[in-house]
Amino acid sequence: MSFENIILEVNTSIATIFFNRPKALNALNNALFDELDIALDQVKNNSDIRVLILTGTGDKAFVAGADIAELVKMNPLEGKSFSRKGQKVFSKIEDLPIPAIAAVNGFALGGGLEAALGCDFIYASDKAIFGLPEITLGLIPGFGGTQRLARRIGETLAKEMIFTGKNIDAQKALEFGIVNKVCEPESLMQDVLKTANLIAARGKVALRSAKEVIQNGLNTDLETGCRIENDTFGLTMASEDAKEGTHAFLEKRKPVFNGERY
Ligand code: CO8
Repeated sequence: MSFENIILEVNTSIATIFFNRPKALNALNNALFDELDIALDQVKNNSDIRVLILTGTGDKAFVAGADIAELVKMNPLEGKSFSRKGQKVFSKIEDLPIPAIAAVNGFALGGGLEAALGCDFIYASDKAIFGLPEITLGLIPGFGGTQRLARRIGETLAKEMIFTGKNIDAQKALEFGIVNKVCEPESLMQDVLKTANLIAARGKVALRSAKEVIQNGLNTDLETGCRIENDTFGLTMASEDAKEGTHAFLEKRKPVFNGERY
């Protein structure tokens, strides 16, 4: 299926989804969410794909938020349902069985930052700008931002960003722990691909297990988290990848993971 508001590119084990409404700074409308939902299913169902990258087309924006022109025409119930739709799609990114990396190439505001926070981690261009400016529109973040930002950087920093609506630059985002790495704009995709390829060479079962355990454990207390880790450790150890990885070490050779799924 061809998309109008996004682009899905698959290059063997790496898939890249581009937000593609550059004239509106890649703002998120209903049609875009529908396409993203379908693209994420395609990525999930393609067992060759090991890593997903999310980025924006154009040189200005990752995503400048929800489409305000569309939002302004919604009644409160339609707004609530749009908010739920966005929450579900970004949770789908978080729930993918493979790692997702956001390559933030410009503005990541409102829904844009919320999309990036659905990814496992973020690399950013030094020109990137982050923020949840919904308060300046008389709104609050509605695509999971109040929850994910507070979990990612802590309650007080998240409250300051959400209450003031002030944007921060990439360096500050690095300091806050929103971003893992700040890159030259020209090398952003190269840097992201380097990390993506490193991850793609790891065992798929172990990657999925690690992602699930971290995600599920963060939503619970330490002891329960450790039990989740313990159960999943056993399951992971039963995989062909675990046999291959441990035998390859002892045989002093590089492992070749076959990417089986459980
Ligand atoms: N929605 C729609 N169009 C947009 C958006 C947006 N979020 N952002 C930019 N555009 C459009 C502009 O209208 C403009 O279009 P045109 O050329 O037709 O006039 C074009 O993109 C270029 O934008 P600017 O001319 O404004 O570019 P600047 O470089 O001057 O400014 C900014 C760039 C600072 C990013 C500025 O565009 C801006 O402030 N944008 C809005 C940022 C914002 O407030 N985002 C939050 C939106 S609300 C949100 O995300 C809520 C999520 C939860 C919703 C819950 C569901 C109900």
